[in-house]
Amino acid sequence: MSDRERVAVAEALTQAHRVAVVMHVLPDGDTTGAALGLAALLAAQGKSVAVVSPEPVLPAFRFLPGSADVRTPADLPLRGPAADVVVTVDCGDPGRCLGPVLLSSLAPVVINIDHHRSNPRFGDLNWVEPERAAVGDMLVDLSDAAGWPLNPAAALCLYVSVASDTEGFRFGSHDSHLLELGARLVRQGIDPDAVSRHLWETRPWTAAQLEGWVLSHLERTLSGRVAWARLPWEVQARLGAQAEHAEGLVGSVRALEGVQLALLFREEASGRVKVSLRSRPPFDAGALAAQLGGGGHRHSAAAELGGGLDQAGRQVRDAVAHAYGERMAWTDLST
Ligand SMILES: [Mn+2]
Repeated sequence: MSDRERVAVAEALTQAHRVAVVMHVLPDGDTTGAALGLAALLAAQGKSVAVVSPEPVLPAFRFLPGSADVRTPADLPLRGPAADVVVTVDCGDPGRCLGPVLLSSLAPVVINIDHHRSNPRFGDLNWVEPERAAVGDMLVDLSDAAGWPLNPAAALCLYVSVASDTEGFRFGSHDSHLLELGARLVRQGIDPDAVSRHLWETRPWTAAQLEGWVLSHLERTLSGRVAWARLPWEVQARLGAQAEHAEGLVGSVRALEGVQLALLFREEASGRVKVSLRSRPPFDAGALAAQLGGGGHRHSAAAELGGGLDQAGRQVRDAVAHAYGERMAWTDLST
């Protein structure tokens, strides 16, 4: 099935002359690297390519080739003729990448390349492989299927895509495939050491302060298998933190010994609560997030709940108790 989907996407892109590539909101390394990598592959084939992102490229990824040319919705409609096809990458939900109306306004054909299990297959052409570690990994297969040679610019972007979603080739693989893929990209002339510094040693001061707060407010169930932190809006406001500063914080919760389900509750100014989930078996972050109206992968998922930290907390507590018999109880955050 996925072979046929990949070939259909390769054929559609081979025939297209003008391609728009769209990233998702809160653009992470996978969507950014995948979008810029695909753009570099297509540009090398003589196609005219525009990369569009709902939000500006994060400073951490501005070393990537093509990042300075990424447009935001403020630049739309794109000057000149509309594209022949628009491609979303790493986008499990069209609402996260401009929305269906704006997407369809960019081109008559929407191609959806993704690895989220919850992807509703919103494109005219869909290539969705939930078991893949990163969209960058899929795009290397796409370049092989289409007969497009890799080039150093594309390799750097695709390496960043895979390194980001696997947190440095640490997760998402049960065999040698990703390491061989990494080696292949490195042979294009990229410097993995430099990429690591860009990805993991350029942390904003505010992000570290936020993590400090989170680590001193960890909570867990009696068994220690479920651990979480609740991050009130007023703490973020006091530290001057933006949503991007909380990226990856849930990983610090997951890294604790014995933790099989890690949760971060991040309250927004509106009172809505973003819940990030990370898990290892027998816990299933994706299934839990789906019950809460969100989605994602088995090991990594997210949901957004209303009603402030208290109500969101109760909703998650009940879902966790029901599915796993683990009892989450809170301490008073003001202490
Ligand atoms: Mn991804």
